[in-house]
Amino acid sequence: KYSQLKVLDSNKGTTQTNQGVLTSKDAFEESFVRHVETTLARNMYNCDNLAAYQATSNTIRDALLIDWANTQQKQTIQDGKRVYYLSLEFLMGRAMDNALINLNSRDNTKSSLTELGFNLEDVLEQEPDAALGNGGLGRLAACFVDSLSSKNYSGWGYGLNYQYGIFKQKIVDGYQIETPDYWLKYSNPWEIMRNEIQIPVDFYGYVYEDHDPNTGKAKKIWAGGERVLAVAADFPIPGFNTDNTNNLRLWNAKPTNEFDFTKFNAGDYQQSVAAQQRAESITSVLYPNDNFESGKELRLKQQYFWVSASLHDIVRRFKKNHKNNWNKFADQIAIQLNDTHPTLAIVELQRIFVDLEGLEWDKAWEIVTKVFAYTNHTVMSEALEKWPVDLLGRLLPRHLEIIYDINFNFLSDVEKKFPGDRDLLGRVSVIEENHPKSVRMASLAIVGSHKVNGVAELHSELIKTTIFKDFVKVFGKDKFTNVTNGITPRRWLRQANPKLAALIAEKLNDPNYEYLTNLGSLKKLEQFVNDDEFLKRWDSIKFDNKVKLANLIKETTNIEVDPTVLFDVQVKRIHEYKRQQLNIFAVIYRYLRIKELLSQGVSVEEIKLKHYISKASIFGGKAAPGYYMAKTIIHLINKVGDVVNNDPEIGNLLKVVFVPDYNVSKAEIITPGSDLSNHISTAGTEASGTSNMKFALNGGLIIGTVDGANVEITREIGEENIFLFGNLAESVEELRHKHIFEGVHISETLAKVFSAIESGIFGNPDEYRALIDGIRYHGDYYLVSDDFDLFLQAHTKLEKVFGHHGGDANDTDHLHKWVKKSVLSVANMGFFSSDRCIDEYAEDIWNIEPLSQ
Ligand code: IMP
Ligand code: B1N
Repeated sequence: KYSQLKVLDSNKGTTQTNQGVLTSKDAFEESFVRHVETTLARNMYNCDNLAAYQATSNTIRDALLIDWANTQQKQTIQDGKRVYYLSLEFLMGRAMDNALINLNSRDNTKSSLTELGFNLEDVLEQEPDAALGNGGLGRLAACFVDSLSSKNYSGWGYGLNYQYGIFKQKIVDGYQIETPDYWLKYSNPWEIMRNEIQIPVDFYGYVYEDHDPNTGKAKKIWAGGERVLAVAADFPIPGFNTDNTNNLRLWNAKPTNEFDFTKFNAGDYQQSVAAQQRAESITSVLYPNDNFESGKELRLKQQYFWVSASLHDIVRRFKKNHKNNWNKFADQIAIQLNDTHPTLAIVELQRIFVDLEGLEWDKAWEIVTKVFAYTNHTVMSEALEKWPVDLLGRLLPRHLEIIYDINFNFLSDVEKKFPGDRDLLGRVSVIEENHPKSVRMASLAIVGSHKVNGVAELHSELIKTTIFKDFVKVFGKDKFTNVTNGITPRRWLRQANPKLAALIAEKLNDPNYEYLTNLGSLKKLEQFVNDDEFLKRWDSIKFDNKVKLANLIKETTNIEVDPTVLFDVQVKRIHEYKRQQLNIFAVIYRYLRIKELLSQGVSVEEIKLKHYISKASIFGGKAAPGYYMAKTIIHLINKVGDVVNNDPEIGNLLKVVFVPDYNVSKAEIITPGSDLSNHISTAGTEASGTSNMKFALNGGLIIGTVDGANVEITREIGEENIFLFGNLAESVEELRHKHIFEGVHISETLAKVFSAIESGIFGNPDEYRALIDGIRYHGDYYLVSDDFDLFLQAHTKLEKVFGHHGGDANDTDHLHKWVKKSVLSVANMGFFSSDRCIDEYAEDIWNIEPLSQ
């Protein structure tokens, strides 16, 4: 065995770097041709865009591998603390453009490809999205690994390598149809299969007590279950302008070679093989629910499979350097739980320490709670995980015992602190004594962590006063903190909006785009806010991005939108709390009013001048396959589009578009092409939102409620640069109460919308019955009725500011009112870089520092 230290020493000053293939044209072309001929077994006369993508990605992969190996070596030798980010979702999108940008080799690659007869943009289009996530939570994890690398932290992600990512959405007759996303149709060049890293993971079986032959002490043995292998696939995560390249390790489930010999001997070979094969189903598909837990056994299996493999890998790595020196464990390792999905990691680490490594319970628990921290992402009760005790005990009998022991110790402490308060004990208990009796994963996550954070200020305050109120009483308020979400400006500015990023670099006198890792410097843009030439350039970039979006709309829906009109966008998962229904109701109202004015003889020109500016309402987003109400909303949007877009009287005054299959790659086109975006959740329901940050960073203005990170965005950019409306979080409870006891008040405007829907102009009204009745008769939980007129008023106000722009570059009114707000927003968005966010986690929660380079 070689000594790692010696290897590094002998390499000093001579370590290979990636720079060869990616910075010189000759080297790139040589590598490209070699990959076409050897990796792909083709030749240059038979090389289409797909082959060009594969040859290019393999060339980049070679470079990444060198940086990756150097980084792992350096991190191992520096032996500092490392953070592990456990997330069941990593919504990465495409990797190639991001790698080229971060490795500073986009220009060279583009011109090399041109010489070889290819267009970089067409080649990039060949890559399927890695869509291993549902929405915000998964994309946040992707931004975090980018920032960990870019800011030179030692940080790994751990997740699952689903064979099917989030389903692809088709719209047929206005309805959502789900089709499977088999994204690995061609081999995945970004994945490094580690077939030698195999970790056995057990399920089911039983527990018995035995005695340790050495100490004579009693110990628990978990035996007799089913075994599955976790096999590692590694994805290198390059940082921007640094060699630091972290690892994202995603597990594949594979059968073991350990056959069930009882079956085998009984002659049931077929069944035995079939049972083994089912192992792979564990990592087959991502659960397509956002903010909702379905409570399925396979989901629990996924969670345990993933955390067990990850924990054993982490412990093995620790032991490699530190043997059994457990006192050092919490100085070396921080583990962040992305929501409660990985909560079993707490139990698994306690089991490893106590059952497998022979530590005393209290000693083990002390280390465990120092290592873990938990991020909460939602207050919605249907998303809070609870696992029935029966199910958990059958799948993981030893873990259930440990959970009971953790709970017993915890409740004893609470009892000591608050003697006799039985109600409190019942409320904080990890076990819910209900039907079915179940384990509350959030309680377990809080008890097993040293810090708990929300993802925006309002949300972090809300969890302290609502769902986690009793835990604040028990643990004190210092355990609860806030880390406002962020986004990576590499992907969400430089990659998605290269023209705007270039204009900013020019104005900041920053040819190397250093502002992308120091986003606060955007502030300097404020000095150009009275420079008309600058405002015109800014506006014309927005126009170019709108043309790109219009092209995407034409390609995917065949609807033509005029890029000079206001692009009013709402793209995100379809959910009642996000209130796409509020938006489409307002669109219907607008249509009805326009028709009314036309019928009174008012001309289109006059309507545009006095009533409504021209606009396109653009929607996109997926509904969970089992979420009936969300699917109804999608159907209504499409039906409204059919009517409005085919009404010959309306022309470009109003268009309604539903872009099918919204995903990360489409977001990279839609975000820069928006004038206005909607973040209009019922106050108190959207924990943070991150697309609000993306739109604002790309010069789009926001119409929004006082919810999630909208609050901090307003604080940073100024309330004159955002269009806020609606009831506040503090009024929500009272309004809901009022709805139930006094009935819901439907304003005249909303009543008109309802009767139009009920008249059947958007198809069979029975299809929308539940949607309307939910508001009118069943308590309007999401306060659509309360906010509808306020939403209309906010629109009237903002449309005055947008004016009758009509794409006119010399419309100084538009420049001075709207475009200025756009510039001032971008100038003040520095706070929302995920780099800032990661620095806060590093300092306040993980206690780690960047590596010296
Ligand atoms: P692990 O920490 O043992 O899982 O290693 C992670 C990856 O980093 C493995 O593929 C190792 O080969 C690599 N690695 C860890 N330490 C070194 C080193 O000192 N030199 C080169 N590669 C290393
Ligand atoms: O997490 C994002 C936030 O910006 C959003 O406001 C929040 O809604 C989102 C169970 C979730 N919360 N909870 C989920 C996803 C999948 C699942 O199975 C819950 N997603 C969020 C990032 O902080």
